[in-house]
This record gives sequence, C-alpha cells and structure tokens, in this order.
Amino acid sequence: MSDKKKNNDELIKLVLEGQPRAIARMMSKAETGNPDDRIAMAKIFRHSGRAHVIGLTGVPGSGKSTMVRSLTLEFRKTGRKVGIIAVDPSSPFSGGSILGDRVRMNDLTGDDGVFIRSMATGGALGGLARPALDTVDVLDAAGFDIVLIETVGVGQDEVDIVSAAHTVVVVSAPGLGDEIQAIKAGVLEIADIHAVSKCDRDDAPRTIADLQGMLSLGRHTMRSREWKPVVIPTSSERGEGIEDLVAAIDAHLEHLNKSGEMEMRKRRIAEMRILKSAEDVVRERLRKQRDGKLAVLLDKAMNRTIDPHSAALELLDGFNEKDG
Ligand SMILES: Nc1nc2c(ncn2[C@@H]2O[C@H](COP(=O)(O)OP(=O)(O)O)[C@@H](O)[C@H]2O)c(=O)[nH]1
Ligand SMILES: [Mg+2]
Repeated sequence: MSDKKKNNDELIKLVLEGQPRAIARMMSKAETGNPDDRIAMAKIFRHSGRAHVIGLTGVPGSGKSTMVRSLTLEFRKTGRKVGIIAVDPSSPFSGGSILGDRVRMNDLTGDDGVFIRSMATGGALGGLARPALDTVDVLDAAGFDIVLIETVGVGQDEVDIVSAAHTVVVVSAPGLGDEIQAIKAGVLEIADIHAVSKCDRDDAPRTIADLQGMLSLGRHTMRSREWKPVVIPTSSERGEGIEDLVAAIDAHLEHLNKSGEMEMRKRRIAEMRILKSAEDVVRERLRKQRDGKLAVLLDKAMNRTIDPHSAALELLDGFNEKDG
C-alpha cells in the first residue's frame, strides 16, 4: 500500500469518527478536487446520505447568518449535530467581517456537535457548486445530522447549490425594499419554507403579508405538488419564532420521507451533481488542449479561415482520448 493511500485511509477513518481536524483536512481536499483526493472523496460519498441538508438563502443583509446561528442552537437542544457551510463572501462567517463574527460565533465553535466552514471562492475551475456539495458529503459522512448551507441567492451557481438541499428556507427581511425579495433573488419557486427575519421591527407585518399574499396566488406550486410553503415570522434578536422554524423544517422532512418526494429530490440532486462534474471535466480537458490546438485555431479564426463554431468542434475532436 502506498503511503498516500495509507494516509488517506487513516484520514477517512478519522472523518467517519467525526474528528474535527480530519473533517477540515478532508474538506480542503474536497475543495481542491485533485485526482488523488477524488478517490478519498469517492469513499466518503459511500458513507454519506443520512444527513438532512437544509439550504438557507436570501439577499445580503436579510439575516441568514444570524438565523443560522439561532437555528443551530435550537437544533442542538435536541442533541442533533449541525454542520454549517457558509457560501458567501460577504458573510459574517468569512471575509471582511470575520473578526466581528468570531465574537458572535464563539458559543457555537466551542461545541463539538457543531462544525462551521466558510467558502468564498471555488476551486481552480468552475463554480462553487461542486466543492460546496462535496463538503456537504464530508459533514454527512462524519455523522452530522443536519447540514445547513447558507448562500446569497444571487447567481445561478448559488441557486444550484441551494436547490441541492432537501429543504430550502428562503429568508426575507423587512426594511430591504418593497419588492418581494424571493422573487428578486430568483428563489421563489424553490422555497419550501419562507422565514421572515427581524420581526422585532414594526415594518415586519408588511413583509409577512406580502409573502402570504403572493403564496395565496398559487405561485408556489413549482417544486412540490403536495407541500404548501409556509411563512414563519422570526426574530433572532428576541429569540422568537426559531422553534417554529425548526418545527416547520422537521415537518418538511417528514413530508419528504412520507410522500416519497425525498427519493425524487435526491435523484434530481444526483443528476445535477453528475452534470456539474462532467462540466468540470470538460473544462479541464479543454484547458489542457488549449495551448497547442487552440493557438492554431485562434490564428485561423483571426484570419477568418475558420469560424468560431467549427473551431470549437475541432477543439473537441479527440476529446475523449485518455491524455486529452
Ligand atoms: N432587528 C433585528 N436585526 C437583525 C436580526 N437578525 C439579524 N439582524 C441584523 O441584520 C444584519 C444582517 O444580518 P446577517 O445575519 O449578517 O445577514 P446575512 O447577510 O443575510 O447573513 C445584521 O446587522 C444583524 O444584526 C433580528 O432578528 N432583528
Ligand atoms: Mg451571511
């Protein structure tokens, strides 16, 4: 057995035991996605599939990170282990406000049953979807009962990530403009639960009423025929509504399992992940071909002896060869 393989096997064993340092190392491997590490990730994947993956999305400043923190504390009351992945460069979990957030997150990071990872940039290639969902597998395999993914609902990549959750919570806040934020962020159709944050503010009833009004128009039927999205008012500041939110999340999980919809969602998620990975492979192979073949084709395109589409076909020629 090679040293590398032996090290990876040892690492996998520690991840499955839930050892935090091993989890962090495995996540770094998942993020970079080197060929050697893919073998380890394939083993991790085989041990995943038990966690309830919950996506939280909403515009910046809507209160997602604050809600993730309150939710985590609430889930911990029932003994469930919670893994958190914050895909948000502007998140208090990462980036500029990391210091302020460290202070806020202190009570979470001291807890063995909580693991927080923030992610601001993707791997060398492609978007964040593949690395983010691979890190979900790591937490899942490590025995976390709940995996919370926080993303800003902007851009296809982030919508892809959050649609890969079993339960999608869209967070809306009062005071961020008149329009319904879920529509603006393009996540209305994927919401299973609408959480309204900051309900300690006196303009919150308007936000709640707007959402309820819109849902009553029946614009919610895209994702599930049997589940009606609910609107849950919360205030992390006052610690109100968080129990209701957990109850709604649990009810949604029960619905998924009872109706057979969980199987369908998992199948769709698997499909999305296979296609995303295929895109990564294509991009990587193209990059390798680029230097030789592309330069020649570029010259031809520049003097108009080949058109872009024909050049693309020529670039893809011999694409499946092992060294390609
Ligand atoms: N009044 C009030 N403000 C809140 C509440 N939750 C979050 N905020 C504030 O909203 C701002 C954005 O919160 P944050 O969790 O960072 O939002 P994110 O960008 O969606 O992750 C911060 O200044 C929070 O203190 C709440 O329940 N009530
Ligand atoms: Mg945030």
